[in-house]
Amino acid sequence: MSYDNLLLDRDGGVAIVTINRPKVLNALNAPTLDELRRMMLELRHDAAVRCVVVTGAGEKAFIAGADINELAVQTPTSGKDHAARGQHVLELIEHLGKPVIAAINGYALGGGCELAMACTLRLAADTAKLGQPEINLGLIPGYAGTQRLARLVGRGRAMDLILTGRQIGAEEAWQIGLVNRVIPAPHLMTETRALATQLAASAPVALRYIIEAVNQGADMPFADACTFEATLFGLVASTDDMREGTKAFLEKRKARFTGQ
Ligand code: CO8
Repeated sequence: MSYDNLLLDRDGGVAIVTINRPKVLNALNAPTLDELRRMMLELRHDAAVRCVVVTGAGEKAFIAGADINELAVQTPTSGKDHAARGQHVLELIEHLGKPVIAAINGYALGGGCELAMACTLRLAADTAKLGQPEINLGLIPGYAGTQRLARLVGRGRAMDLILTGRQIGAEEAWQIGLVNRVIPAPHLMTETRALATQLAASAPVALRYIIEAVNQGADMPFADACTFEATLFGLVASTDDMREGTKAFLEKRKARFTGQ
């Protein structure tokens, strides 16, 4: 498949997707969102891909939000459709069935911060800036930012960030739990690749069920979530990788996971 606004780099079981519109700080317009949808479907169905990384082209931005040229001319109907399309793409990312790491190499604002929050893990360059500045445009977040931000960092902090629209640095984002790690900018991609390679070598079915248990369980009553976890635990017990992992431990050797 061909993509005008995305780059794809494959390295073993790791796929690195780069949003490639650096002239507009990788803002997400409708064609880019559609390409991301197609790309994520392609990567989801490709069993050789065990971990996905999303990053932005250039030194300055991860994604500076939805493309404001499109927002400026939206109507109530097109605005609703646009928000729903974006939410759908982010759901695809969140439920890809394999880990997706956001390598936040600069501005992650509005839709960019929302996309990063849909990823499984977020690594930020120490130069990154994150925020939900929609209020400054007379807007509200529309790619589920009001929901994911509140779930990630708590309602009070989400209210502060969304109501004020202020940008925060990577360090503050780490302190409030918005990003998992802060990395000196020149090392961001090396460290991201190292983490992605580690995850790509892990047991894929177990990874998938961990992500499902944490994400879906968070929206369930505690007792139901525990039952869900126990069911997934039982399913994992049927895999060759579970037998290999436990056997390798007992034989004091490194496990070789096949994804079966
Ligand atoms: N959309 C379109 N173009 C953009 C965007 C954007 N989001 N961000 C930057 N650009 C463009 C600029 O217009 C500029 O273009 P040009 O060179 O032609 O003038 C170029 O990128 C470089 O940007 P700046 O010159 O502004 O660079 P600075 O270093 O001075 O500033 C900032 C960087 C602070 C990131 C600044 O560009 C900025 O504030 N950008 C907008 C950030 C923003 O408000 N993002 C949120 C958008 S709203 C959103 O994401 C809602 C998501 C949900 C939508 C739901 C569907 C309806």
